[in-house]
Amino acid sequence: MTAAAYEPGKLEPEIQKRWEKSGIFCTPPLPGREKFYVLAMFPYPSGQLHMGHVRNYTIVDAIARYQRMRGKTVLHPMGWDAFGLPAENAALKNGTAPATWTFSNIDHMRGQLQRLGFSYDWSREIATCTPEYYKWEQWLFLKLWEKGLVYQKSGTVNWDPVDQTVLANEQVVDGRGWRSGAMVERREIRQWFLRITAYADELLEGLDTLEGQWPAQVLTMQRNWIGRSAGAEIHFPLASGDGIVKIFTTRPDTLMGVTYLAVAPEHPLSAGVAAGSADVAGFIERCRHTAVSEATVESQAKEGVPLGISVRHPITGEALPVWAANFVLMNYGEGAIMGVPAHDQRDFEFARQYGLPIHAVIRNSNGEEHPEVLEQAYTGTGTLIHSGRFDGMSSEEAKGAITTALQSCGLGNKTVNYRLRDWGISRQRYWGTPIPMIHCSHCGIVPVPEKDLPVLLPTHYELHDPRSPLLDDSAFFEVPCPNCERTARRETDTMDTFVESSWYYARFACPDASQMLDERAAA
Ligand code: ANZ
Ligand code: ZN
Repeated sequence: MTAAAYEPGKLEPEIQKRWEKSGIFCTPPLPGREKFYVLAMFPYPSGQLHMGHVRNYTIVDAIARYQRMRGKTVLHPMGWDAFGLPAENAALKNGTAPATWTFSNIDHMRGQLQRLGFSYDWSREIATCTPEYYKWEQWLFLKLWEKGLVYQKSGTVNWDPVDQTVLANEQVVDGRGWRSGAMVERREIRQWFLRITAYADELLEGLDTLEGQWPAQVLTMQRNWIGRSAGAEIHFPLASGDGIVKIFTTRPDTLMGVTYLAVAPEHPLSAGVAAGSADVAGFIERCRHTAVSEATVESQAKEGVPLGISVRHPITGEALPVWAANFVLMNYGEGAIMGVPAHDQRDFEFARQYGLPIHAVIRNSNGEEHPEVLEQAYTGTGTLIHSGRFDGMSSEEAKGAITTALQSCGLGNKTVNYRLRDWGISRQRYWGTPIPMIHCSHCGIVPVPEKDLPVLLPTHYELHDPRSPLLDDSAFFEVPCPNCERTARRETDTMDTFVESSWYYARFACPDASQMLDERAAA
């Protein structure tokens, strides 16, 4: 007997048709049996599946089939992460509209996935660039706005001069934009933010409940990502005139060893001095050409300029010079530091380079005195020395005592900082979810009324340059203010595509729901 030859070209389309007819992979919205959700990350519709997709989706499909065989009701959906820059770049190159390019890619890739025979419930397919999907994102944005969890702020960002948009720190690789490869610049622009830092402590506490369930190194990474840092905010009064410079420190115990202050190049003090000083202006300009991420800042040589301003030490009243320095980040803490070169390595290198004094105020735990000339900073804790009335205290005691002393004269407070940043979600590009906000010169920022959702993204443009066509289309941006009916301007920024990919997993449970999520189906 000879075995019949397996001819996939004949057999598979036949079987696949039967699967489709009988709806065998369709999942009921409220199954009675034990449920199992198998989710693979949905793909970006770039045009063609590649072997990476095939590998990944095959593994996940095997899991889905296995769980079905075990008698579970399996939800195994598929969809498209369909907004984003590549559609615009391809459209620029080929002279098509991004929507046309995207939908034709989706059709092609859907066909490829179907020929591979994956057991998806295609009745749940979603594409994030459709108003049926992004309408709910806009709705959520309005809800977050009502709760004070959305705000607009101008800040220093990584600007990709080729792609003409803002990049997250994770999208900057070795100082270059992840897609364009162009050297990233710092720019000051207004952006929309989601206040995720309001949840920092809750997120941290949540990690404790995952102890033993998640790999330890993932938990550590998450904790470091949130980066809770307890310390103090300290105020240094300007030596002449009114005003203070605020700094954040985790080591208030080293306050008596401060020999200078350093502020970020983007700090208002630097900008103020730059107006009258070519040296300072030149320094700020040089710093503008490097990315804002901590990693970049860590790796570069420490550089700075004196601002010609002095502040008073909050306890001794001694005058201390203020510098602008490239290792101080504007968007961490207060954008300014107190320089304690004897006990912080960066401050030490900076002081060495510019001949600033170095005063040791912590004796290490071996009880050794510091030599007159230090080779490097002693960054550990210990016992206070050369610190007046705080002498003899341990670092721990001194942190409390010094913070209390500052509090009582109104020059400092205990504070907590997080490395976690609020999420800057605005992008200056076209192919994304329009942010449902209106700028009225009379009323300020006015949210689009819920009944006017979705704010439809026009799909007819052909692109000729990277500039967003929304900026030049008055039919899009000229709108009456919902409040006073005067002519106002619709927001032309769109949302980062990571906003779409942060909730699709839940929408798959109820892709046709007439609200963002159907709680019963998604439970
Ligand atoms: C004085 C000092 C003395 C510091 C000392 C350290 C050791 P984490 O733990 O990461 O929160 N810092 C504060 N704001 C900064 C900014 N915007 N850019 C760069 N550095 C900044 O680190 C907190 C420490 O990082 C702070 O404590 C400050 O240096 C620095 F012996 O203040 B420290
Ligand atoms: Zn108005």
